This record gives sequence, C-alpha cells and structure tokens, in this order.
Amino acid sequence: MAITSSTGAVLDCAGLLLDLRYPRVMGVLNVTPDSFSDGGQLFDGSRVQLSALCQRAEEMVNTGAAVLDIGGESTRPGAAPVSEAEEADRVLPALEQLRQRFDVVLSLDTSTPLVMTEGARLGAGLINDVRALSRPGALAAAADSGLPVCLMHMQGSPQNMQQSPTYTDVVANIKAFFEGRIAACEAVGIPRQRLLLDPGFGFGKTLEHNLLLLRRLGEFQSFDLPILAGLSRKSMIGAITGRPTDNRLTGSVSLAVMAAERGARLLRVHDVAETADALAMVRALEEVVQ
Ligand code: 8Y7
Repeated sequence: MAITSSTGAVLDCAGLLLDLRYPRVMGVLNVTPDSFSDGGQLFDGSRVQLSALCQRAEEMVNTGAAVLDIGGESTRPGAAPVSEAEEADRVLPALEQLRQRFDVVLSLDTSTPLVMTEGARLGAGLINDVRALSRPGALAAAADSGLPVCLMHMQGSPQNMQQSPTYTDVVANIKAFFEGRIAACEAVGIPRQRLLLDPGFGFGKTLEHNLLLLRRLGEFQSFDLPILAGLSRKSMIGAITGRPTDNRLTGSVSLAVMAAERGARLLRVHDVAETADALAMVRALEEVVQ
C-alpha cells in the first residue's frame, strides 16, 4: 500500500495519495472554542461556523496545504477535557462539509475511538492522535479504519504535562516510546508502513527538551517512517523571541524549515502559504543535482 523510499513514502489516505517524499504542509483547522493560538475563531457561540471553516480551508488548500487537520478537543496545557459526544458534534459535521468541497487529505486530530470510526466512514484520510492510540478502544478503532495514523509522543496528559517534564535522554526515551507504540499497532493489525511519527513538541517538554529534539530530529529517521512536526506558534518560539502567539510567524516558518532539513515530511502549521513557500525552497535544495 505504501511506496517507500529512503526519505519518505507515499501514503494511501482513503484513496487519496499523500506524497511524503518531499516536505508537505498540514494546515490546522481547530473547531474548538478554546485552542491556544486560534481558539474560537471558527466558533459562533457554542456552534462550529461551517461557512467560516470552509473559507479558511479553501485558503489553505489554494496556498499549498496537502492535508487539513481537523481538531475538536483543545490539547493546550491545562485545557478542560471534552466529552466524546461534544467532540464528535464539533468534528463530524466539519469533516462532512470539507469532504464534499475539497479533494485534500482530511486528518482527524483525535484520541477518541468514536470519532475515528465515524470519521473514517465520512471520508477522513488520516488519524492524528496526540495520545498515540492509548485510549481504550483506540487501537482497534484505528485498525478497523484502515487509515494511516500519526503516533505523537506526549509525556503525561494535557492537564499535567508541563509540570515537571523529565527524561534521561529525550531522544532515546521518545525512540523507546515509538518502539512500544509501533509494536502495539502491529499487534492489532496496523502495518508499520501505515504509521507516521511525531516527537510532540511542547507536549511534556521543557524549552531545552524542545530545542534538543529539534536539533536531533534527524535521528528519528532511523525508523524509516515519515516524521511529522508541529512547531507552529508554540511556546518555545515565545520563550526565545518574546513574541505573543499572534506574532510568531517568522519563528514558526524558521522552525518548519529546520525540521524539514532534518527529515520532517509533514509540517503541521497555522500559516500555510508562508510555510509552503519556505518548504518549496527546502525541496529545491534537496532535489538539485550535480
Ligand atoms: C501537535 C498536534 C497539536 C503536534 C501533532 C498546537 C493536535 C497544539 N500540536 N498534533 N496537535 N503534532 N501530530 O500548538 O505537535 O497546535 S495541538
């Protein structure tokens, strides 16, 4: 199902091919009232505003997004948990609308088995789980969906992850975590070639952990699986530049380039057009001959 090469792969995302042999953009579409950098923008009172959502999606598709990542549960530090039904009510109508309008891979940013199962039925192409299929029933739901899955590393939970993140060696510890989750996936019938790996910048990591992870990102290429990186507008940029979330574009694009140079093949970002241009330059350098 997947054509692999040394640098990337072509993933079958429910019939749409996602070519990860060069770095691609995943645009963030939050359908939450409370996400940390763009919370509430697609919300009208308590409901998802589908027309605003489609407008944002169209802009992202037209400016270079290969994937749209739809999320209905905020995972910012300390965020309140949301019920399965509430999450499904936010995400599934959004997915349905987007599926009708756009021929782009639609990713579900979810840890919830119900959302995986129903989302796959409605045409989702990818599962992006910040909990790496650890919720009860998630492995089975993901296996049944037949979809590719991004396994992200998080230490702790969104409620407590930033309290005192601790590693003996951040890269070695996260590699060991990936080994375990890959084995768990294979045990339920999710083939290894259907997986992407993400070290989870900001999820139970200090600034130093995040910087080390980025510097050493290339070491995760040893798995020979596509690497996803989410750095866009994150607090590590605020910590270095002193900028608030709405003024982190330069920092975000810079980090996307650094990640792509170290092998990341899917960059999860808020600023699609700017990142797509930057990644086009990375690609040109990768592909030039002689
Ligand atoms: C990431 C993510 C978020 C990330 C993957 C934010 C849902 C926080 N970050 N998924 N999700 N990787 N795979 O800052 O880094 O956007 S939410």
